[in-house]
Amino acid sequence: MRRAKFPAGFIWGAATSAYQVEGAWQEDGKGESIWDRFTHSPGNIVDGSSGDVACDQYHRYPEDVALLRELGLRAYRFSIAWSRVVPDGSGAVNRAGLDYYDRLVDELLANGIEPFPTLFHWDLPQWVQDAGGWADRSVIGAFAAYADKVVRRLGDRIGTWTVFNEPEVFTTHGHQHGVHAPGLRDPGITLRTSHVVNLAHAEAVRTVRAAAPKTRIGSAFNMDIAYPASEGPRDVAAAERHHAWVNAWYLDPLVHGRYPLAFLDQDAAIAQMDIRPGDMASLATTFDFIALNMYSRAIIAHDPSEARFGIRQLEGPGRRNSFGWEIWPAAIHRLVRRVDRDYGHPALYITENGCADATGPGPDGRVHDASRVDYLARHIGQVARAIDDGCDIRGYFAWSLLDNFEWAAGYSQRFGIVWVDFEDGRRRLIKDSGWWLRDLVAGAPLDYDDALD
Ligand code: IFM
Repeated sequence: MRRAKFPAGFIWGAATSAYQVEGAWQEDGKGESIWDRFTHSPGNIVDGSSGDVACDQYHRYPEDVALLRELGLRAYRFSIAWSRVVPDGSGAVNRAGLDYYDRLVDELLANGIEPFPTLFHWDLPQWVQDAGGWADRSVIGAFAAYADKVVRRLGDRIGTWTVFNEPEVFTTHGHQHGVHAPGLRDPGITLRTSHVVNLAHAEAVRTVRAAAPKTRIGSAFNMDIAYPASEGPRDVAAAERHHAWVNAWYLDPLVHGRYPLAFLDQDAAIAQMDIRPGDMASLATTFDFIALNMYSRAIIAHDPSEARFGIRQLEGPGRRNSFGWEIWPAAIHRLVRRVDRDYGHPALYITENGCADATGPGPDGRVHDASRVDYLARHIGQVARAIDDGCDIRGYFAWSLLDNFEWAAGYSQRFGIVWVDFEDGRRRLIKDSGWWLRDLVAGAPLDYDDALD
């Protein structure tokens, strides 16, 4: 075991996203988003719920900022709802929508907390979807125009912009699996969409850089590090294909200018993507940092019966969170080492990491979420191990500050380090995990296992 050390200036924060916490889905001129439409269509969300009210952060943000302060956290990662800022296809800016984020940013700064905004965390305006959404190239200009408006309004107070949250998830879950908005199930569209998403990403990075030249710009990528099921070359190659499709497909084109080898028949896949002359050159961009969202790992075996990727995902032996995701702390260390190696020792943030666990208030009125404390301690320990190995990790954000609307799982899964009582006025209560994090940030010792694999 070794004692964890974090560099001076390391940023400790907590994260949320607009649709998951804000509520106020129709207030102050906000337009409809694809998540409003999706949740209002029966059968899409396990408990039939929506983010109409969610945690009501739109009205209660001063209370949430006070919670961050009480927890000693130095940064808040939140996202901006595009449909609040540009509610309809006229493209006109809704001043009241931007005013909300203005107030939130000022409240954070007044409390000594760094705002860490994300420009897109899945809640596409419905008017953009009606024009073809992420599958249609018109989204590239629309997203850049929105980004420009936001950055010009808030940019004087923002040091770090995150453009996308998890492009792989909103592309694949929304267009291939149909479990997220807009609910499509079409692998062909998914591939084409992935290319448009990448083009829009690069264009938005250029736009943000032009609007705020001194700001640091990055994006948050979901990453599911792949462990080959065996040392055999076929399993190792299958794990690499999984890595390519889930972890690198939205990063390599921007950083390395090429799509990684993800498909058994890569040429056939590429042919479906409508890559036009000049596209690959226009993907090239520069990030000031890469942000990683990590929860679990994937154990991957070769399976020729799966025609596209030739991959089968196996169950691992680790403990599960309430969502059924395997808990494997060494995976975050392995992931960071891989990203450090493959992308030239970049500045990194862990922008999401956390544990679904339903524990609520006990008879003593406190939330003893011991399994989340254990999860955080082990994962943060492995982050410290990667720092000791020389990786340039600048900050860690717990997902999530609050229990919130967990997409297709509604309110059935809780990730918060703060309990939200959705039955009783959305009362907030700091959980044991929140107090544990506060103590760690204040300097409490943490040891990590440097032999985990
Ligand atoms: O709640 C989500 C978040 O919106 C994106 N990353 C994963 C989290 C947990 O599922």
